[in-house]
Amino acid sequence: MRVHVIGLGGAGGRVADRLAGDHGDDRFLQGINAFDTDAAAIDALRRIDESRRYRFGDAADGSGLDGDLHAARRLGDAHASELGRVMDDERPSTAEAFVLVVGLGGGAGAGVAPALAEELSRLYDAPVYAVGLLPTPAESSASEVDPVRGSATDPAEREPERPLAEKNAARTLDALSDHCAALFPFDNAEWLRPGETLDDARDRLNGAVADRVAALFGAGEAGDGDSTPQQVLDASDVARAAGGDGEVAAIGHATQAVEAPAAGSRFGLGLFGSGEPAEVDTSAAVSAIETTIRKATRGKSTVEVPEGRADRTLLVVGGPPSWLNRQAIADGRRWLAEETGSDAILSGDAPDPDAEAVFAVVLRSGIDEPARLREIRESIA
Ligand SMILES: Nc1nc2c(ncn2[C@@H]2O[C@H](COP(=O)(O)OP(=O)(O)OP(=O)(O)O)[C@@H](O)[C@H]2O)c(=O)[nH]1
Ligand SMILES: [Mg+2]
Repeated sequence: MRVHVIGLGGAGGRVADRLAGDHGDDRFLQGINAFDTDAAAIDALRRIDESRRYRFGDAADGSGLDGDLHAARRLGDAHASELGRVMDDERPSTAEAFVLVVGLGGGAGAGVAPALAEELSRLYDAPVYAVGLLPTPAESSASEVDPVRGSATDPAEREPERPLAEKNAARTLDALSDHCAALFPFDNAEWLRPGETLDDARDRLNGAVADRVAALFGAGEAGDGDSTPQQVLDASDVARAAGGDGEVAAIGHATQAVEAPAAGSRFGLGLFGSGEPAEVDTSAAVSAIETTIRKATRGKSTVEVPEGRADRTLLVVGGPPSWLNRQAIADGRRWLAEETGSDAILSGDAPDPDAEAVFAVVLRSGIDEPARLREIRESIA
């Protein structure tokens, strides 16, 4: 499906930049923009073309808003339609979805996201999804103990980085759920390694976010037309699975490298005509598919899925066509129905003759509230 990705604020801009770098030539990425009040943050982006980056809100004097959500909301309301117009030369009317990416604990991005979601919903029929990066607990709490010295730190060093991060996130999640079809939280803390800070890890985390966004929205757009999926996945399948009412959704993703089944490479030259792919060992294909579906489901997801349960689930399995064993995919689908308790499992396949891995994407929507989201919500209760 064709999506228009909009990175808002520092974090959103960096994730969008990563998408442009890793997937800029992919067909699913029809449009991309980065919007921030902070001129330096916009300048620091590398992969998004300059014409797609835009600093808004002169009232902020070219700076970030330092977590001031109140000021940021005002700017968002004042500038949302201007931002909508900035997107115009990328033909947003033909996008099949809009994907806002935003760090929920900040000022500029979190403040403008709800107004922009509302504006895009007003202008276009396509659903607006929000990928919201959740603040880590450490950002808004002063750490008592220095992790290196093991003693109490100097009070000046204990200042939390973004004291309002959780409260901003709670308010922004609330507002976004009113204006977005579905919310995809990404739990930064879950993805940190022991002892690592968000600053240390952000490139890796942004890569993980970009991969998942690309895997979900890019599934079915990879092939170049000469490999037809048996079950075509389109934008309305994703929309049905994600929901339309601001539901919380999680993306699981796993890949397993497989031997490229180039004709002739394993079974001797000339045995197979150019149109005929070499055979893949059935048990190897079955096992690759089973493993990736399980890993995408039970492995680390963008956000915790309590009990694995979901109202609706979408499964996409992709890879070289000869590895996409029908029976294994059908079995995986049955397993997933059991695992999630979803009555509706939508599924599609994404054959890609050039792929060197089998992959699975599992989208679960209408999940029970993850513990981290409850903590964030309760910060303003
Ligand atoms: N995954 C990820 N999360 C980030 C990154 N940078 C910041 N965050 C998270 O996003 C939140 C918001 O940070 P920013 O995006 O820098 O904030 P902003 O929208 O620019 O807002 P102001 O600078 O306050 O105007 C932080 O509280 C972090 O939790 C990043 O590069 N990657
Ligand atoms: Mg900023």
